[in-house]
Amino acid sequence: MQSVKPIVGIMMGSQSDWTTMKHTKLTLEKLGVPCEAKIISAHRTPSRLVNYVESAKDRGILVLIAGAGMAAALPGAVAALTSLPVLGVPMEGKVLGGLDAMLAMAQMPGGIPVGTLAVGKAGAVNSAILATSIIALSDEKISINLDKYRAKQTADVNEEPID
Ligand code: RP5
Repeated sequence: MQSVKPIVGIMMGSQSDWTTMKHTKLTLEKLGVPCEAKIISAHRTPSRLVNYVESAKDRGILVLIAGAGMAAALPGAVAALTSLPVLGVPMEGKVLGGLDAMLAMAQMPGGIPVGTLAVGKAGAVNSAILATSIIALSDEKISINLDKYRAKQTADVNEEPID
């Protein structure tokens, strides 16, 4: 069986980020967007970072999502190496609650953008939906998947609270 080529690359700085970043993968799977997930650290595995990002476009990757905590250099370093859209997900850290990572991702110098999402699980889920929205601009099938996902989300909200 031929495997489908990934069009979204999910990166995370550490195995410890997976508890959060698995929600990016799960959401992309619900949206029918082929993806791959890799542990790549800007600080601990810099060569892996360069090799992965520099080959991403040629391999058919359309959007890169990078989750990281603490100093959270990963999305910025990725954005420095590619013109692909880069979305950043700040991890909820024990010491500063994720504010450190969020500011590191949001406060990029002009010219090298990182689309920074919310801290933690909400950001992980939203990074998948935003990546899908970008891809949906030029992919009708994925655009239909996105419309269905959003319609279901709306339909799932009760009008009144239940006990
Ligand atoms: C960051 O440091 C990672 O993204 C992770 O959120 C944080 C802590 O990493 P570990 O010490 O848990 O591997 O680079």
